[in-house]
Amino acid sequence: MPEPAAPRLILVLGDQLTPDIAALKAGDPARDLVVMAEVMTEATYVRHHPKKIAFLFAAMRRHAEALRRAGWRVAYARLDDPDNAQSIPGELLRHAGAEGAQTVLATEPGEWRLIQALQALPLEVTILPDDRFFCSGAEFARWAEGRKALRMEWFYREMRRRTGYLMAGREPVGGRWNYDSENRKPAAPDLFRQAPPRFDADALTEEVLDLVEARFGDHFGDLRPFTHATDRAGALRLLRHFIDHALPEFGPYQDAMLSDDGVLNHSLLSPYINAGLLSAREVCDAAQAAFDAGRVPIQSAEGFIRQILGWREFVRGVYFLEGPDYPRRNVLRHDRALPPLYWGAPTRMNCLAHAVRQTQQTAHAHHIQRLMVTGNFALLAGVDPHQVHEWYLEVYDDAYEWVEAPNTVGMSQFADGGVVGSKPYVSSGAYIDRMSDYCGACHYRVKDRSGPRACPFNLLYWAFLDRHRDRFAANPRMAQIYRNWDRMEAGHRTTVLAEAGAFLARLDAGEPV
Ligand code: FAD
Ligand code: DLZ
Ligand code: SF4
Repeated sequence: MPEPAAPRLILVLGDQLTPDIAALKAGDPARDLVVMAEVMTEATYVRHHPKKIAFLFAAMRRHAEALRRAGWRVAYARLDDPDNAQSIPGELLRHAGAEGAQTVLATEPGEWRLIQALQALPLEVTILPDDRFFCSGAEFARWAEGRKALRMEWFYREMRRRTGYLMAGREPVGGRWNYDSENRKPAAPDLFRQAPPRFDADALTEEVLDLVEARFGDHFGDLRPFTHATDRAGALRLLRHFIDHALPEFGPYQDAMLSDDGVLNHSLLSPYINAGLLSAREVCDAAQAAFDAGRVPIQSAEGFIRQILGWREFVRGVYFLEGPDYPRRNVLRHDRALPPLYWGAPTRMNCLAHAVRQTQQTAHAHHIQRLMVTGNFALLAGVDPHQVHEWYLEVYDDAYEWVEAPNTVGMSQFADGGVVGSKPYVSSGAYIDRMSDYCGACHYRVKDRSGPRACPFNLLYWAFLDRHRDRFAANPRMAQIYRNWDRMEAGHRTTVLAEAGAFLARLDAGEPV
């Protein structure tokens, strides 16, 4: 009889919760041991929102059970287990010792720090590409090679051709690649939208909530009410609800913001896709099927598929192409500390108060709140982009560095010098006023361009452009803005810059602004 082959360890991380993950597909249930662990290092390398920790721990526990039912041997460490080594490498070493295992099969983690930690293990570690994505790292690198600039739009067209989504042969369905110009409608407050399903906590989730409350209750964010789905069945219900009720008008309202509705026509699917409870492919397939059945117009189907097939794949490609130093980039040399208002300190700026409160309560804000409210303000105020990056990584339930860093450091803070976007996403208060109902209830007056009640975005916008003139004035997409600034009366320009400086001084002094 030949000796049975030594067991291998199969690592399944908290954001790899699908039986279709590469390491499981390469493994053998008769031989290998699946290792899953709730560990302090992952829960605290930034102080994640308690809802995010609870969501992942509950979903991990259910996934471990599902793998056992499917015939796998699973070593699952709960956070409070006395033997828990409290780190992913530590747990692998512990089980390697106990099992006499020398080999680890892992699916590529979504953060450089964990890839490096696995590579440093004194074990034979095979890191397999994460094939949940439409585009592999190698394919993205090939696409990027030799290009002067990486632009999402060109990448996206390539992906449409390659996958066939919304294509008629080699041409886009409807004759256009992008319907953005028909979107961007402000939301009407009286528009009826059916709220997405909310999920009651069962005994397993309640146990996790008690644990998270006890161990991470001091992290920023409200743990309860907790209404996240924590298994695939729940995530599929959310997908179905979105396709039936919200997708038809997703396109027109994707940039809108409303005080009483933090969801609008958005899907809320990002935590589930990123953690593995839904696949990007099945989500795009569902949108395509609804379009084919005539239930969704092209501008909504295209707008939605672009977010996943275009942006999501593009930022992943950028993260791995640019390397581990990416989150540290700071080409604009911004160094202001992140203001306390990001942690809920009082502010009279209604848009920011709203976005932060919603984030605290739900661990979610939609794209335009992230980009044009919290992100826009941090950029205009010159906040250190690494602190901004850590904030986004902490507070959102869908945040992992591969997706968060290019969105924050790149798209939102322009700290990568234009790898993700060709110009900074900055705006005065006028944009926020057009797309939301925030300004009417604000202490500041959005129409005031200077003076004691002038909207701070109006002051900081021009001060930012003036401060970074050398970098941006030559950008053809920004030349007109600089011409507008130069045409303003010199006295007005001086006043705006002085008032912007005074506002930032109050911010730095910790005065409520
Ligand atoms: P929808 O509006 O319904 O969009 C559908 C799906 O498209 C999302 O579920 C998501 O999977 C994908 N998507 C949309 N936009 C992007 C994008 N720019 N990049 C990648 N995927 C996208 N998204 C994350 O998943 N994790 C993050 O940590 C994250 N951090 C962000 C930080 C900043 C500063 C900004 C501006 C954006 C960030 N995003 C992040 C992108 C986007 O805001 C969220 O994906 C979106 O708000 C999630 O809500 P939703 O599922 O309702 O999205
Ligand atoms: C985000 C997170 C948290 C809070 N906790 C765990 C954990 O205890 N165990 C685990 O395996 N994964 C966790 N995760 C997800 C990881 O941080 C994630 O896999 C890496 O950041 C790579 O994307
Ligand atoms: Fe925000 Fe300015 Fe509008 Fe107030 S007036 S809500 S600060 S954009």
